[in-house]
Amino acid sequence: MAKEYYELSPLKYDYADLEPYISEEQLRIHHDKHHQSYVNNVNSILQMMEMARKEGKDFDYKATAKAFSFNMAGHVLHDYFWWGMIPAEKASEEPVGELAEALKEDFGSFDRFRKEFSEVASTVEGSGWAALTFCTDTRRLGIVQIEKHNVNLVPDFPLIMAIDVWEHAYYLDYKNERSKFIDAFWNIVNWEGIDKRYQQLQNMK
Ligand code: MN3
Repeated sequence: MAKEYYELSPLKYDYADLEPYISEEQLRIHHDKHHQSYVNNVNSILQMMEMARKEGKDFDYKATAKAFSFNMAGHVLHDYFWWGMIPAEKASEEPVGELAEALKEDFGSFDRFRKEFSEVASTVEGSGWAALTFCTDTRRLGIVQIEKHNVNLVPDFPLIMAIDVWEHAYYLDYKNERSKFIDAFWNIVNWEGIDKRYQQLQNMK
């Protein structure tokens, strides 16, 4: 069977649709340049490995495994980030559905969750992410901090939502003020989509 490569999916909204929270220019560069480069990189690593295997040649296994994980996770995390947002006029202010209930149960209230998630995001050292996860073993929600794109990711903690706090995500709009970007992010969270994702995870063992 023919194997496939990774592809950059188009956004489900227009580039200017997340304004004023994320500008058109910021979103274009982030999606079309930064995200595209992770897709290109992971695909060229795959091609390089395929070629080396065909020719019976070695490659730098350590560096390649590291670069593969970095670029592949970079691609996957950006997909979570894009679909987890929606134009502000279509966004509900607070979580909805079963996720809303679960957040209340595990964190006490949405405000408490929002505060913890914002703190986790704002304290990522260097470049990285904050993500909400659901542990299929303990049935608990959890907030994780991911450094770069691939450090601290825990297998079996599937992601529910993620925020990109690399500087490339907000520098044009907020300069070095990451927490302003995090505050703005809450206006464009796709709570309905995120609740659907949460419900799908309920059936995973
Ligand atoms: Mn990014």
